[in-house]
Amino acid sequence: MTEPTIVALATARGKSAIAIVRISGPATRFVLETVTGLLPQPRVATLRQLKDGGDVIDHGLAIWFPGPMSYTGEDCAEFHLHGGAAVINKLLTRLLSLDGVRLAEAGEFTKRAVLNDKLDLASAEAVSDLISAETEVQRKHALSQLDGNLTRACEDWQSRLIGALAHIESSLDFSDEGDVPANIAESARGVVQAVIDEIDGTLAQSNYGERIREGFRVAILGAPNAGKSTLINRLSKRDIAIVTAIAGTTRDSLEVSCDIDGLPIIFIDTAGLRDSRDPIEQLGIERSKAHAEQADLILWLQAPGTDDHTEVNIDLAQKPHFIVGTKSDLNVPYARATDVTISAHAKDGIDQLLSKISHTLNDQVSGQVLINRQRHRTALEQAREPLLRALTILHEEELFAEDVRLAIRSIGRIVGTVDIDRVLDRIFSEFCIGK
Ligand SMILES: Nc1nc2c(ncn2[C@@H]2O[C@H](COP(=O)(O)OP(=O)(O)OP(=O)(O)O)[C@@H](O)[C@H]2O)c(=O)[nH]1
Ligand SMILES: [Mg+2]
Repeated sequence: MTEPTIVALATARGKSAIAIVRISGPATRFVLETVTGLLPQPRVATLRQLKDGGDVIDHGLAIWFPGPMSYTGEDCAEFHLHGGAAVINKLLTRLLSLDGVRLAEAGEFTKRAVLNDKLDLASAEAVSDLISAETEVQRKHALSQLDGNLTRACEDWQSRLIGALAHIESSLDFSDEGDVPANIAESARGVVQAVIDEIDGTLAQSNYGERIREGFRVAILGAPNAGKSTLINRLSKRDIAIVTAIAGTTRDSLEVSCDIDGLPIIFIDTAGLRDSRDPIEQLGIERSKAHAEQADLILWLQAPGTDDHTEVNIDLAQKPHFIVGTKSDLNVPYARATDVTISAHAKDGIDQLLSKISHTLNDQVSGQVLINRQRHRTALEQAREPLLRALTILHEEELFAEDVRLAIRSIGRIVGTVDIDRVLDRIFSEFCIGK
């Protein structure tokens, strides 16, 4: 059975100057000939009338990408047409009426690229990240993965481990006792240890990588009336949280995503911490504590003059945190030492606070961040374990070889050289239709 030919609008819906409709699969050539008359020259944008029988749908560009030199590896084409709903719908309806053509599922173009060895899995994930990137750091990170930095690191680890394996195995052929000579064992140990160290370094950065994708969580905590909601309104430049002079105004937590110096940051406004008998407020306070636990950074807001309600305490020492003195416009001293002071009303100190936040989060990383998904982390952890074991059994050639092979396979999962079918669907469900 031949693969169905898939078609999708590759640009966002809505009124726009240009829309791009993409098509991939064995019927592409027939579709192009049917809709544009003559097959355009490969990879040359060609102005054509796009037709539905005798009816002209639009004037647009048609580009023909014969496989395998195409995004998916199959025959592909693009139609660049005017970006109005009626034009797009008419062309899509026309294309879908042709034999063997159906609408693409989310991520299906990229899935086909992977299946046709045009992209490895890590690079395919990077395509999805690049499309979702909203900040500069996210863009850079996704592009570095698309450029193959993670793939190259995995291939390098794999090839060094395969080298160590081959070395140990071949040495046995020349040894009388069936023992691995000491110098060979030592060099294999060196390789395995070096790979473990590099994997450890990569794992240490994994939290940062995942946060780059998902956003760093910065929880705004403090006693009621400390000025938490006023601060989140100032940061988001919107009136999203209710502010009143009544202590205990905020009950539910509220999240806002911001781009701070290119870092994606999720600020969380929380219910003020105090010993309350109000059951709704109590629930809110429980949520505040949960946010404190999950946060990458805590901003503890301290209003001037007052002491904290110490009866509900958060162990700040466990987490990176700043004590932020609020309402500095009042010129009243604080009951405890502050790291930074702000006035959300007078817009004082906000820039200093933001630059402190971005410095602190950036300081969490040293060296290159390679991995950014739980999937990558699990694979590396699963590679690390047999490698550690292999170090202890260097002289038992078969066991050593088995463990090193296990590690090579686990690393391969990141780029998709094993277990490919199982992970494919999960990865591509994150994509949008038309990519
Ligand atoms: N003078 C001054 N007043 C402020 C400032 N920021 C907040 N306030 C006032 O402090 C009071 C409490 O502000 P909120 O932002 O509601 O405080 P909160 O920490 O969210 O309080 P809860 O939701 O009750 O926990 C309001 O009357 C604000 O107008 C500031 O920078 N200067
Ligand atoms: Mg509030």
